[in-house]
This record gives sequence, C-alpha cells and structure tokens, in this order.
Amino acid sequence: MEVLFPRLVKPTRSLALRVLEDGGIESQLDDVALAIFARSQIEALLRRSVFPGEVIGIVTEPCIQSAIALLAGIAGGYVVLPLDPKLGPLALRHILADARPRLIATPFPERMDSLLCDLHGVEVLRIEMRAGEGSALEPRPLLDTASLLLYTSGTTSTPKGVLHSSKAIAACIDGLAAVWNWTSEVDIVHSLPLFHVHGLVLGLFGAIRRGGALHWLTRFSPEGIKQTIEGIKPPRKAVLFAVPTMYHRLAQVMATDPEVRNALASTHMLVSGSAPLPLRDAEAVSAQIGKTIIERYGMTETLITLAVPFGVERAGHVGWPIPGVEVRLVDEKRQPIEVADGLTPGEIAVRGPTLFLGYLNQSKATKEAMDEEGWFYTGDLAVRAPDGAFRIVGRRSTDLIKSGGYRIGSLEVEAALLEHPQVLEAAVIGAPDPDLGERIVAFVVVKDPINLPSDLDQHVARLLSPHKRPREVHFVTSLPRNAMGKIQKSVLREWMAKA
Ligand code: MLC
Ligand code: AMP
Repeated sequence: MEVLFPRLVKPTRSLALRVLEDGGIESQLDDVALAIFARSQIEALLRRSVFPGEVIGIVTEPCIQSAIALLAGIAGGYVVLPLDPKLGPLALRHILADARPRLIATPFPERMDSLLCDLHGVEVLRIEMRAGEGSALEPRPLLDTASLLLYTSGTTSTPKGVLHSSKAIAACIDGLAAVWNWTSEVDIVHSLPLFHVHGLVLGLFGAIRRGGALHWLTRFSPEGIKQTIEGIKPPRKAVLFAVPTMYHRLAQVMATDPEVRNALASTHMLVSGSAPLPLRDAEAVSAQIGKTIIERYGMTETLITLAVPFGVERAGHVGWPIPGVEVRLVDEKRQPIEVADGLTPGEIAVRGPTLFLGYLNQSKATKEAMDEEGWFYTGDLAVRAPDGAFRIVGRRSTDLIKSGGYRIGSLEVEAALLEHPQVLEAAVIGAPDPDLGERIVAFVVVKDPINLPSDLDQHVARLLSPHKRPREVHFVTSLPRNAMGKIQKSVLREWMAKA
C-alpha cells in the first residue's frame, strides 16, 4: 500500500525536522520521535471523538508543534485546514462559517478568539508534544478524497477554500522529485509560512515524503538562512526553497557579506517560486555565487505544475510540465494555442493528477475554472519557447496582487477599508516594487477630507493579516470611473507610474 509519509509508518531513524525559531530556540526530531509525537496528536483527536475525514483547523504558529500537527492530521486521514496565525477576524469568521472545522488545534489556545469559536461550535485543542501509545503511525493509503483545505484569495472579497487529496500532494512531490533528482540525501531549507502550498506542500510534506529533513527557519533573515545552510554537512545536500523577495534580500546582503555568499554557493540547488523572479535578482545571485536559481511555477489550485529540471540553465523561464501533468496555452475562447515561438501569449491551462478537487461550497466557481475535459484555467499568461519551456508574462485579473509571494485579492483589502466609518470608497492595486514584486497601494475617498482618519492603519491591522495591509494609502477626492461607473484601476496604475 502506498502511503504519503512512509517513514512515519516505518521510521528510518534519520533527521526529519529541525525548527529554528525566532529568538534562538532550536528543536530537532528524527523520524522515530516525529512518528511518536504525531501518533499522540492523532490519539488526542480520537479521544475527543474527532475522526478521520473530519475537518480540523491547525494554527500554523512558528514553532515545531504546528509542523507535527500538520503532518499528524494529514497522515491520520483528517481534512487539514492550515490557518495563518495572524489571520484577521474577517477572514477567520468567514473560514469558520465556510469550512466548519470540528476542532482547531493550536500550540496557544489562549490566543484564539474563544467567542468566535464558541459561536461556530468549534472546540480548541492545545497541541502538546507527548509520547503516544505506539511508536509508528498506522498506514493509510493515498486517496483521491479531500485531505487538505487551503484558503486563498480570489477575485471576490472572501477567500475560497481549495480542496486537495493526498494523491494530488504525492503526485506533486513525486513529479518534482523526478525532475530534480530529489533523493533522501536532500535537506530542504526554508523560511516560509506553513499555511500555503510553497512552505507546506513542497517544504514540509515534500521533505518528509522524500526522506530527508526540513530545516524550517520560522522568521526569514539572510543571516538565519546562512547559519541554517552551514549546519547541513556533506553528504547531505542543502536545497533552498524561497520566494523572489527573499532572493532579492539575499542578493543585497551577499554583495557585502562573503559568509552569506559562501553559504549560498555551497548549496546543492536554489529554487524560487510563488511569484516572478526578476531577472536582475536572478543575475545578481548567479553572478556572485556562480549558480543559477531554478524556477518552478504553481498555484494553490494546481500545486506545482511546471519546473526547470536540476542542472538545466533556463533563466527567465519556469520550465516544463512535471511528469504526469499536461500544460497548454489557450486563447480568450479557451482554444489551444499550438505555436511555440516564445512570443505568442496565452492563458495557462493545466490538467492532471495535481489538480484540486474543487472549491469548498462553490460549485459554480469550480465549474467556471475547470472545464468538462478536466482543464483548469489559471488566469496566468505565458509564452512557450520552441523547446517547450514556459515563461510567465502576466496575469489576466488585475484584482489579484502578488506581494512577497502572497496572493492577495484587492477586494478583500477594499472590504476591510470600507468597514471604517469614515471611508466612502476604496480601490486597491498592486504597484511594482523591487523588493515585494508588487506592493499594496490603496486609494481612499473619505467623508470628511479636512479631518483625515488617523486610525485607518490600526483599523486595517485589526482586520487583516500583515501581508494584506496596504503599504501606502492615498486619500483622494474621487476615484476615476468609466462611463458605466466602474472604477478604472488602470488609471490608478498610471498615477502610480507617474508619481
Ligand atoms: C508589513 N508590515 C506592515 C505592513 N506590511 N506594517 C504596517 N503596515 C503594513 N502595511 C510589517 C510586517 O508585519 C513586519 O512586521 C514588517 O512590517 C516587515 O514586513 P515585510 O517587509 O513584509 O517583511 P517580512 O515580514 O519579512 O515579509 C517578507 C517575506 C514574506 C518575504 C518574508 O512576504 C513571506 O514570508 N512571504 C512568503 C509568502 C509565501 O509563502 N507564499 C507562498 C504562496 S503558495 P514584524 O513585526 O513581523 O517585523 C504559492 C504557490 C507557489 O504561491 O507556486 O508556490
Ligand atoms: P497562490 O495561489 O498563492 O499559490 O499563487 C499562485 C500564483 O503565483 C500563480 O497563479 C502565479 O500568478 C504566481 N506564481 C507562482 N509561481 C510563479 C513563478 N515561478 N513565476 C511567476 N509567477 C508565479
């Protein structure tokens, strides 16, 4: 029987998880210890009569308990719902109502909004590291039913729940393993949150499935990345998974810090994803360390679908479909574009085993995004080179912003701004930013332009996770609108370009 994490069923006594917390706390577990703790977490759920197949929320606080609970939940057959520990009340309320988790597990129950949980009938369980009754997990076969529920911003004001099966997770990891020669000698280093595909599916689940270790630095810093990489000694091979903002910051530090430069030069592979990697950052890194950053492309709904294989030089490209996945470009009528000239753009459509099962409670949105032949339309625009390599050139929706590798729906930010009693109208755009890729900029019309609200920042901070807050707010007397009364975000973008 094929299971998602063989080493939690038959531990190999090798290092599995090393967590470097902010503040210097370091913990590490081999797979025997990991299996013991995961097992006790599953036993705690069963004691509360929470059974496999039920939805459990896990607050992904930056500590080892969260990682153990995520692995235990998936391996134990639950539908795991990872939650951003900084989730604002608007999003939390929406997720509790939509996903209806039976229980939320967190290392810090005291930080949960108990009123909100009570209101939705959700129990809160403290994640504890205790030895369970047995030392290994019971095997559970890979299934094509729901196993992971990830919330992601869309073009509505509330995030959508994306359901994935354990089979899809395995297909994504195994497809990448084939093109990257991702063996059990590879140790992953990352400093990403565990509530999105990149840090969770690739970083945590990937490392545990492939048999190497994950070294998770819970707060990103170039110094921390350097030290973490330095801790990995041959024959182990260090592979860094990071978003472009992190490479931008690493490139800057490397220019004056030879130790950071040497650490990155010593890695086996550097991988970038979640957002476009600017060529100047890619070149700044490779010029300093003589190594090319490999790119791969994915999305919450599709997991990772395109990747540049290990050892292949393809700057500016996100590569070829991973084994088992079909990717094509389509025109506005969703007709395939056959030409591969590196010039003709089309929307990326994906079909294959890594695709999600659908949006939770949103069959209409699922049908709009996925056709009867199983093609999912990503909204991303790309061109295909004559050798088949894809290059991302844009995005169909201007209401989706990618900032620091996070996908943010502008409507969600606008909804938070509009909750302020002084705000009459709000429009949010992503402005080009050398560090974040795009930075969130808000244009706001207030009731009384003489007395501008001084608490707008705090108001938004109470409602939204930090990465969703506008970096800039411009107070304007009116928003540009077309003849139909629709806000013209293109005009706002022009204003920003001229500013
Ligand atoms: C941020 N801050 C603000 C603010 N925005 N404060 C006030 N107002 C605002 N508008 C605060 C932050 O909370 C932080 O505070 C400090 O300012 C610095 O913020 P920052 O510049 O954003 O830096 P940082 O927090 O370090 O974030 C950069 C980053 C982060 C790159 C580390 O964006 C990140 O972790 N990105 C990863 C996203 C990711 O995993 N995406 C994967 C999606 S999956 P303080 O107090 O904390 O210092 C996917 C699929 C695929 O896309 O293909 O992979
Ligand atoms: P998310 O839903 O947060 O997983 O974000 C997915 C989106 O990130 C995709 O639709 C792309 O727009 C973007 N993305 C992911 N990887 C890359 C990449 N390598 N290059 C450019 N954009 C990317």
